[in-house]
Amino acid sequence: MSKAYMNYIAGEWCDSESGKRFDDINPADHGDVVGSFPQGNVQDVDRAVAAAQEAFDDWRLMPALTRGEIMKRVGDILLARKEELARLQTREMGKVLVETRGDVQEGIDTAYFAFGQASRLTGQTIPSELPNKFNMTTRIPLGVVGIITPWNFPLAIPTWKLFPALTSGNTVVFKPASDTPATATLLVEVLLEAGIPPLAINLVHGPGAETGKAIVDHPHIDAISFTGSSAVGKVINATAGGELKRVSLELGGKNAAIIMDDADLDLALEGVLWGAFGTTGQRCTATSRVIVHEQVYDDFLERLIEATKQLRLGSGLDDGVDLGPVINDAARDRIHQYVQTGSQEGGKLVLGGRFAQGDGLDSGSFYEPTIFTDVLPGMTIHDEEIFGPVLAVMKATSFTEAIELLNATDYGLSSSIYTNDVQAAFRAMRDIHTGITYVNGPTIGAEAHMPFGGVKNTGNGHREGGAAAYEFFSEVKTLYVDYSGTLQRAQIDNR
Ligand code: UN1
Repeated sequence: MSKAYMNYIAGEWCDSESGKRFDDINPADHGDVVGSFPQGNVQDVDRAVAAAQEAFDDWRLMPALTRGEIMKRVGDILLARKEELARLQTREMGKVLVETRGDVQEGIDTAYFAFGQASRLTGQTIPSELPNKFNMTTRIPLGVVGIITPWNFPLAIPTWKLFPALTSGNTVVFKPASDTPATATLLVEVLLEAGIPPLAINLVHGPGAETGKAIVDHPHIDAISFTGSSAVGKVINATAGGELKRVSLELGGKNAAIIMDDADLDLALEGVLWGAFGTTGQRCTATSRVIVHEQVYDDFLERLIEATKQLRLGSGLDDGVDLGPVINDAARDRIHQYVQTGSQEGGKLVLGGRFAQGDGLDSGSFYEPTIFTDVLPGMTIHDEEIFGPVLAVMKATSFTEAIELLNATDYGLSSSIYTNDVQAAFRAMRDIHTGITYVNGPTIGAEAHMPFGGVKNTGNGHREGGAAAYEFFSEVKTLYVDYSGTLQRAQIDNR
């Protein structure tokens, strides 16, 4: 019997009013059911929103520093339970233990950042145009925030949203991805144990098309924070944005690394391997294209193929494994479809391109690390986000062409350039059109206290991470205090 998990609504662990349940399956071993989860519906979301509304006044009126102290305890508990959370996460999501430990660490860092940030929810004082009048701004919470998160960072991404939302004084309805609901449930347990008031955090499990949609459509949800595909993000933006809700979207990527002819090729190789195949390519920051200067192209490609062959696939819980499974069979089929399209459209498959089988891999959703050459803008595998272990290697004849190729995409999350030429590095930082650029580092590995987000189809201009996240989860309020004792008309009405 697998464990029966619950929703958390209005201060109680409860089943869904739908009466339906779904299973959470280990992607490395389909016979291992992590648990069964209630499938939330519109009624559940209604109750969750009502509870969050009820909790809002007490929570917003609690001193921000007291809310921050709760975040400190959240960090402490996550730290104490790090290994347990990492193992559960690997079991339900598949990525290797070193990576799930890193994912939990990102949550710990985000909690401790929130602790500090609570004392820095500052406004400004600004001189008045009139005598005996004091002007200032403060930040106020938004109200009830809907938080919808993906499965690739089952703990870290929820913390990026939940912690600044709560620390800023909002209450929350949280819907985690259906592929990773167990880690999310544990996170809510941790928040409650640390002292978040029971009605301030509500957890509703279920699929995006039903549960997520109910949150996005709800008239009393004041803001939505979503990480996922650009296609879903556009729908959310149209619906919630149409109701003038504040919407923060972190969407797809088609990130590239440039390898210049003067680059340290050993360093570049390590960075590309980690960027492309870490998390089995399932990061929105994953390196899915590498643009290599023609002078070093043959050498780099040969070394890349050899090194990729050495990567070991297996259960993320086992020592010495580099790549876990992809999230489920549907994802594996979709990745394989991209690979076939890639070959049909003229890409040259030089490694992988198959389901990985044998050696204990048959009961999971494993896909071989895959490399294409001869990929050009306009091909499907160049233009679309694959979200799997598939890397396109491209050739550039110059720095200018490399930058043009890097920018030849509708996405703009992360990017990287390997070079030892300071001029090339600074030109790249200026001319690459992405939200994040690394010099001599891989496209993945954002730090939790830095702004995170992208341009073009990657998002709608907001940033997560660090202090920037707090701007989204609060609004500016402008305050005037007139202590002249007379009616002072503003200058516009005076002249
Ligand atoms: C994501 O894949 O949605 O920068 C986020 C990184 C991670 C976050 C990735 N810290 O690779």
